[in-house]
Amino acid sequence: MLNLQATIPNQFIWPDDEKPCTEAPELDVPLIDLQNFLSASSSPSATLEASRLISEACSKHGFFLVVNHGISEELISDAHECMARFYDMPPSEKQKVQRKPGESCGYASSFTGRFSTKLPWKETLSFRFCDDKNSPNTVQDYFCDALGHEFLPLGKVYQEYCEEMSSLSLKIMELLGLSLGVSRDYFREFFEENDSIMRLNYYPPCQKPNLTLGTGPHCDPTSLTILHQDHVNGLQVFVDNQWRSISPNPKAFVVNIGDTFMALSNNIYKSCLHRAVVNSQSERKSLAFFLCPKKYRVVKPPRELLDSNTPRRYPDFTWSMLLEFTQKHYRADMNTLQAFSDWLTKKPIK
Ligand SMILES: O=C(O)CCC(=O)C(=O)O
Repeated sequence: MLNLQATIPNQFIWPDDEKPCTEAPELDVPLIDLQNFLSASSSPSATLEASRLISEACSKHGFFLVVNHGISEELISDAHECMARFYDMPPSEKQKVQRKPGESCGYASSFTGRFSTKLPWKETLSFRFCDDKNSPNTVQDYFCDALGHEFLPLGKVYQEYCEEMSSLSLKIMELLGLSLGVSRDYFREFFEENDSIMRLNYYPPCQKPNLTLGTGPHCDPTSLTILHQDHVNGLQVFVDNQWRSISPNPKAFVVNIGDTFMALSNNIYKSCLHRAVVNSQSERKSLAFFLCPKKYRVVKPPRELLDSNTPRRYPDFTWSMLLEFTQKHYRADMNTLQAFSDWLTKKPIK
């Protein structure tokens, strides 16, 4: 419905200092080729080079691209296609999986959120993925239970997509561990049995793209995001006081560090402010997998990253606490982690 409006409702108009800029130069992000690292006979020098590039990018802004990641083009294209099928449905069908207040899963359009200003020009469908052998089909079951058995094929596509994203994120965790001088297994093991979130973002065309935003500026509170953008530009990252674009590359995933990993790295790696802009010509779609630890695992940096000159930057917390904070108390922005940390010091971990 949004894209048919020649003028846009006031709730979608962002304040002048947050309105999108027309020119956003391309951000310099390294392209990490994972082919060698993922092969059985990976060479130490290729691994070293990949972890060096990752370290450089994550210390600065936390964004990098991965190619030759081992995820089939067919699966990625199916995931985009299924998204189109979902968003093409009438509103009454999509509302069967309406997100409830205070929850992070379900369908949300701007009119259903808890905010009434600075609304994002988009629709989203979010669902939970659990890397848990005891409940192996969380995604597939969600589609069938919430939307009906005819959604089994969609559920199967996203089940497989999330399983692949989870495996890829654990491989990236190995590289992050190596790049921080922690053992290769440390973060991989930390995120085993992850309790993650998958989000399908749909941005309709907008007749006034210079007044609004598809996704407002925020840092991801989660640990690691793996994003696939369709062929339409929109993702921007705030680096060196300037908004910069990351143009779509169909063969690449955009990976970024989230607040939880920033805390795990004791602030060495950055969780950076980003947003999505919209345009008047084309709709845009993106697939975002947000890696999160098991809900009650305590988030604290490994010993190797601390010494007497480098004290802890954040208190112990669990993902469940940070999630609750962003759902009930605070709209995620560039200061979420610090605000959460201040809030926590008044509320000890149970
Ligand atoms: O669609 C995009 O490019 C960015 C999406 C995003 O930042 C999010 O879903 O948190």
